[in-house]
Amino acid sequence: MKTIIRALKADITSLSVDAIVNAANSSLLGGGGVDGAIHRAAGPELLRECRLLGGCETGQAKLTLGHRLAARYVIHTVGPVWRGGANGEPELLASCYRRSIELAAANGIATLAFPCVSTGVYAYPSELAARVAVRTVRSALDANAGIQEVVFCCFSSNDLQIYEIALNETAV
Ligand code: AR6
Repeated sequence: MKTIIRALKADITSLSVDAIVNAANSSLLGGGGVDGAIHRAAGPELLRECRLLGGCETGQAKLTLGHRLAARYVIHTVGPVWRGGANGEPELLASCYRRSIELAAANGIATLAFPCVSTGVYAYPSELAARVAVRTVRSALDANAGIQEVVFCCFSSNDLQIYEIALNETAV
């Protein structure tokens, strides 16, 4: 069965999917942006669980429960800080999406939502990031069966438009 891939505009903490992805920092101990929103909505049990994980390297991903969220799990990934684009940023961002898909598949997660990783505080240009995200998710899904739906959860209308273009551009 072909996986549904779509973009929508929403607060990711409101989504009833099996797992939401968090754009975290390497401490995994919370922060601003989507990370702060996820920790607020999941409650203090999430921070308690994150403390046991020993952080996470850029480009990698770790799984926790969703606690008070509708989502059963949170996949925490650490995107690269944009430093002009010639410092491995595209490869590291692709790795965030690929590792998250692999972790989801390994844990029987069928529906998964991503925020626009690295495009807020970490300043990765949105159009470039969307192309990396869409391309990487499509190819990672080929190798990871069982995922039924991937949602690109955009927080702004502008990001939604960018994703709709990226999804059309790379459509097979
Ligand atoms: N739902 C969906 N998307 C959101 C939400 C939300 N509730 N809130 C913000 N966004 P950012 P980064 C979007 O800065 O660039 C944190 O402090 C936002 O509009 O959250 O990867 C971490 O602890 C943007 O499109 O993440 C790290 O230190 C996207 O989420 C650092 O920021 C990502 O923006 C990570 O920076």
